[in-house]
Amino acid sequence: MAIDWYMDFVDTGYTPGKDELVCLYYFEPAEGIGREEAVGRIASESSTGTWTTLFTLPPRMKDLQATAFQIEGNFAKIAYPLALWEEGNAPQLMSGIAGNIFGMKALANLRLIDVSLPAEYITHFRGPHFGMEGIRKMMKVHGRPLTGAVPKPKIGFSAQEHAEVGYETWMGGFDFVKDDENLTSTPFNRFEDRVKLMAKMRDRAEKETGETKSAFINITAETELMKKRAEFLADYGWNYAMIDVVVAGTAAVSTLRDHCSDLGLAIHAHRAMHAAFDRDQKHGITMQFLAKLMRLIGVAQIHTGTAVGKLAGTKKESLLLANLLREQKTEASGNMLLEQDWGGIKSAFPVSSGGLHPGLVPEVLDIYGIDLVLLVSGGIHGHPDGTRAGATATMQAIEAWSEGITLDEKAGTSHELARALEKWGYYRPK
Ligand code: CAP
Ligand code: MG
Repeated sequence: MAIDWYMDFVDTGYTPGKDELVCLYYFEPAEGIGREEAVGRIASESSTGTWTTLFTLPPRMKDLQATAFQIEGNFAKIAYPLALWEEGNAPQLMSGIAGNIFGMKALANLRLIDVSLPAEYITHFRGPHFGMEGIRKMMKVHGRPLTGAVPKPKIGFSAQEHAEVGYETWMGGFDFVKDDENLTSTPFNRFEDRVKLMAKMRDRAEKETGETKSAFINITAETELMKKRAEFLADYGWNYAMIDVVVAGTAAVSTLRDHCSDLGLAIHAHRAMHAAFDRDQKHGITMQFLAKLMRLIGVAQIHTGTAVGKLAGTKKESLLLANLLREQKTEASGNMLLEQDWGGIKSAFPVSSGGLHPGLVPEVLDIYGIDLVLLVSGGIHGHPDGTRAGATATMQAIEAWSEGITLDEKAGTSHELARALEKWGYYRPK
């Protein structure tokens, strides 16, 4: 008598229906486990199965079983019937395709690479409130990347000092001032004080420059408190809220997406903690999956790396992430991405940040083009002539790239850029 039924979940002759959800996994069977059995176990544990055959199994269960239909080396594709998935419930999706299976002894490693979501599934999600075009209209910025900076040191300023650094950043030509991922409301910099003082400085900078200025102020906290903080932001004329989406959790981001949308707030998604599960190429969950999920839920923008800065990530990955956020139809790309038709889901901006300074701006723009939120933080506050000069130098580097001239050529007529190149040149932080 068979004690398990994993092979019932494998059919390499199967063609998924267009309404099925398809996942691409990287897998390594444990010692003594065959490939097909390993993939059968993934399909079983992530859908209707368990470790043993059962006393009774209603015939209709067959219609809910996942089917592993393609196994090539260490890569497998598994199709999931739509009926398995609750409409609009992102956390439940993760519990299915990114849940127990990571802990199975039958696998030495497992990585969820991507999921292709059928139209019938994504129709239950609202996606971004504004889309890239809506953000550009709101900020009155066209023809160049949007720019921003985090006050540095990343935490420690009083709300007043934070707002003063923000003013200098805006006066140097940047559109945004971003809170850092670990700044929320501390004894030395309470959220409410920062919101009020930053609003005052924003109004001053807008009056003096004639430009639209904004900020990604971090509301990360318990969900009800995040809702209150979003309302407080709206009361002070802000049009963005920032959430550390991984630590806040998919359920909370889903709640805040609708609340922020009602308040006219775009969501800046910081991805702090993502490298705990997406950095290992053999085990965990990719940034592609996280970025796709966050666009589906409806953030306006999410960090996607620099490739040339201080944090891990390759050029190919950054471009792949940018495209899955910006395009309405994403093409499949090797064993890194499945095709995706986004239907009515609006676009989202990739955000490039981390170890950047004016000398690296052309390389980043070569990867992303202008549909990007470019964050240069240490790279302006470390400028020899201060924050405002650093922001100006960065804007000059963007201009050089758009004009198709080198930074050295541009520096001839751009003092702040020349001074940035004197200090950092084209240095790549480790
Ligand atoms: C960058 C940053 C961002 C990282 C996040 C930091 O500051 O504020 O959090 O960019 O990484 O705290 O390091 P610097 P990623 O510009 O001074 O490095 O964008 O890869 O999610
Ligand atoms: Mg940071």
